[in-house]
Amino acid sequence: MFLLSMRNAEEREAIIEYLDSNGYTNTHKGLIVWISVSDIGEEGEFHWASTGERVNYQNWSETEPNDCKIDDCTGEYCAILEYWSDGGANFNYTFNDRFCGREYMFICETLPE
Ligand SMILES: [Ca+2]
Repeated sequence: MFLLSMRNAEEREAIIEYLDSNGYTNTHKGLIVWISVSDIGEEGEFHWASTGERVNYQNWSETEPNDCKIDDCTGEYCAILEYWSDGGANFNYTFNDRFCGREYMFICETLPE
């Protein structure tokens, strides 16, 4: 089991459909969950930690990834999936890099063998 990967528009649609079908989006105005994107190995080179594949699906929120610096040593090397019902296209199940030490919910998946 791995943190979620969302490698293309079809996988994004499947996650949205899943969240709609279980009622999550009817009862919550927003969603922030960890996904398996990381650039811990090399700044700006994002990979899916679950598969090792390079992130080719450009689903970043506007101005992201921005590697916002928390201090001189701490940047944003992990990523979330973000949705806000009043956020428009910029927060519509899009990616945002974040400090890996933050506490968020997460979505996991199993990958086919
Ligand atoms: Ca960011």
